[in-house]
Amino acid sequence: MLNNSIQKALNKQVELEASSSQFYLSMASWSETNGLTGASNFLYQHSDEERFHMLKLVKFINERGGTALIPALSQPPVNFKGLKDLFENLMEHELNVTDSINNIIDLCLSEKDYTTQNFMQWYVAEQLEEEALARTIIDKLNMIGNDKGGLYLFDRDLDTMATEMKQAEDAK
Ligand code: OFO
Repeated sequence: MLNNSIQKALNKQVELEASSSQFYLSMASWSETNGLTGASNFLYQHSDEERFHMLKLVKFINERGGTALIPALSQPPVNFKGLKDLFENLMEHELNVTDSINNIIDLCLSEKDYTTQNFMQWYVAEQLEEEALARTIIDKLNMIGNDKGGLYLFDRDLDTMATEMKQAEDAK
């Protein structure tokens, strides 16, 4: 059975994952309307993954005898200065998500809820991957700078990455 403070923290995480999904959906839409097809496919895929992260928490809370709360969400930003600005926003958001996950782990340890602590390890591993990926993308965008040809090719790379991410998710 979940205690109240853990349930509250997990429901807050549900909201954060849901807001990640909406934020990346907004980024996907912006990319699509700015001719960045690869980036938009990548971000639509990323948005779906965040929804899955949210669902996994919803089910865990309910299975442990708690009540998952489905949150209302505020509108995410709709405009970005460019792809680099967009991925910097994504990185900053992911760092906040990682902090929040670490806080839940701390709480689990202080409340001696080792089941939830064990469950949250999946999110720890996922954050490691997501942060590394965002960092790689920002490094590449820094290298490309204002080179339009480089950006065009990188957008195609993001398209390939989106397909690979989808295949990896489907195989899970
Ligand atoms: Fe759910 O990993 Fe990103 O936010």
